[in-house]
Amino acid sequence: MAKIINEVSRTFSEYLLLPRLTKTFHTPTNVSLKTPIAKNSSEKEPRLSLNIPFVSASMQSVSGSEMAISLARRGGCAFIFCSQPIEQQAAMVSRVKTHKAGFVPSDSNLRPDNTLNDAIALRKKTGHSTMPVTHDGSKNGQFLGILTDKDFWEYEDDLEAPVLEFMTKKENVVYGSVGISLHEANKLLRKNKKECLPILDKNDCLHSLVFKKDYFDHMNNPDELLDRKKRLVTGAGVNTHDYEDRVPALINAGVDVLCFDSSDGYSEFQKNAAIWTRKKFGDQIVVGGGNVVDGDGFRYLVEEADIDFVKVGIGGGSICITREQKGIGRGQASALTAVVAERNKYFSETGIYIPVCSDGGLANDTQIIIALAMGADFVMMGRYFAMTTESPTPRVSIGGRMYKPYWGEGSNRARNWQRYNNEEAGMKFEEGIDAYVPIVGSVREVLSVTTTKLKSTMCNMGSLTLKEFSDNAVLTRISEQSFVEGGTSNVLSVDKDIPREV
Ligand code: MZP
Repeated sequence: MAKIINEVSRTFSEYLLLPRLTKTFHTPTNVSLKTPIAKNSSEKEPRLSLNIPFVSASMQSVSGSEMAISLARRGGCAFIFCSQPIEQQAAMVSRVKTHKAGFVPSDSNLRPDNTLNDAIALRKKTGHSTMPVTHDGSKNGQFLGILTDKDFWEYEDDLEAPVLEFMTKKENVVYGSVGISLHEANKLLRKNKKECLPILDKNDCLHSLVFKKDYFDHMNNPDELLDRKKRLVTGAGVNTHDYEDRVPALINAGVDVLCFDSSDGYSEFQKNAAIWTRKKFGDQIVVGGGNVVDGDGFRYLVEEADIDFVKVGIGGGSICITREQKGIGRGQASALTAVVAERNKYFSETGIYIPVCSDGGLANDTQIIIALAMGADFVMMGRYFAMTTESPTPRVSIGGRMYKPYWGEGSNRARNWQRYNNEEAGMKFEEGIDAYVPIVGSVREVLSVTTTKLKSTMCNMGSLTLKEFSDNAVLTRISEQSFVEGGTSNVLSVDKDIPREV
C-alpha cells in the first residue's frame, strides 16, 4: 500500500523568522556570506567555496558566458547550460576562464589614414574615447600609436585631417609587454599617471589594453570568485546521456564545478554518470547532483554517487509545470528542511558535511533569506538572473515596458536536448513554459539589494556567518491572515493605490 505523508507540503512564504539577540558587533560590515560548494569535514577545508550564496540556473535563457563572468565577479557562480552542443558549451566555459579582468581586447581601433571625423564616428558608435591606431585598423594589428579625445579639439581642428597627425606616436606611448601581470601593469599606469596602458606582443602588435578605471572596478568587487590561477570560477550543467564526451570537454576548457541537471536525480543514471566522472577526474572537479526532495534521495546521491553537493527541488521553478504534468514534486520548504535534516544526520554520523542547494521557486528576497535560514548553503535561481541585463536573451518591448524571454528547460523551445529527448518520454508533453520577465538591471545591481537585505536579517538573527544564521534561526509558520497583515493595511499606497497623472 502507498505510504502517505500526512504532513502538508509547505513553501517558503508560509514562514517568518523570529529575531534573536543582536549584539553590538552584529553589523552588516562584519557579516561574511562565504559558503561551501564542495563537501568538507572539520579537518578538511572545502575544495571550493562561494563568496556569496547565489548560483544561476543551468538554462538556455539564463547562464551564458556573460552571466558567468558577471556573477563570478560578484562572488557567485553560474552553471552554463548543457542543452547545447558540447563544443559550444566548452567554448562558453573557455570564454570565462580566459577572461582576464583588466586585460581587454580593444574594440575601437583606427588606421593612421582614418580622419578625425572617422575617429569621432567610432567614438560615438562604441562610446570609447581611447582609440589605438594599428597599421590596418584591426585589434591585433601593428601598434602605431593611440588617439584620445585629449589629442584634438573637435570644433577647432580640421576634421578631415588624418589621425596620424594627431595621435600620440608609439615612441611616446607608455606600454607593457604580453606576460606582464595586472599588478605590474597597474603600477606602470600609476607611475606614469596614465589612464590606459596598451599591451604589445613581441612583434609590436596590439594584444590588449589595461585601464585605470578597471582597477577601481576590481577594487569595488572584493568578493570576486577566482581559482588558484586567478581566473574566474565557473560551473556548467551536464546530463546523464553524453557525459563521457561532455565532461572531458568541459574539464579541458577549465570548468571548476559540474552539476547534473535533472528534475529527478534519484536515479541510477545519475549515479553511473557521477561515479564515472569521479573515477576519471577524482577530486579535481566539484560535482553536484540532484534534484531530490527527501532524505532518501540525499542519501542515495551522497553514499552511492559520491557527489559534492545536493540540489533540492522538484516542480517549484517559476516556469515549471512538472507537478501539474506528472504529479511529482514537493513544497520547496518541506523538501529543503527534509534534506537539510538528513544532511545534518549524515554529518553527525560521518563528520562529512555536504552542502545543500535550494533550487527554484524563489520569488523574492524574503524567500531567499528563509531558504538560507532553513539550512540551504546556497540557492540556485533562474528567473532572478533571467531578469538581468547579462542573461543571454534579447530585450523585447511589450506595452511600453522592457522584458526578456525566459523559458524552461523542459519547454518545447529548449527540450530538443538529451534530458528530455529519451524514447520513453517522447515529445508528447512539456514540463516547462515559455514566458517573459521584466528587466530589472544588472547582476551587480540586483545582488547588491539582495545581499544588503540578507546581511541586515542576519544581524537581526545575531549571526555573522550563514552557518550561525541557520543554527540560530527560529521560524514560525504563519496563517493566511498574518500573511495579509504582513503587507500594508488600511492605508492607500502612493505607488499602488493612487492613480498618477500622466
Ligand atoms: P526559478 O528560479 O525560475 O523559479 O527556477 C529555476 C529552476 O527551475 C532551475 O534551476 C531548474 O531546476 C528548474 N527548471 C528549469 N526548467 C524547468 C522546466 O522546464 C525547470 N520545467 O523546472
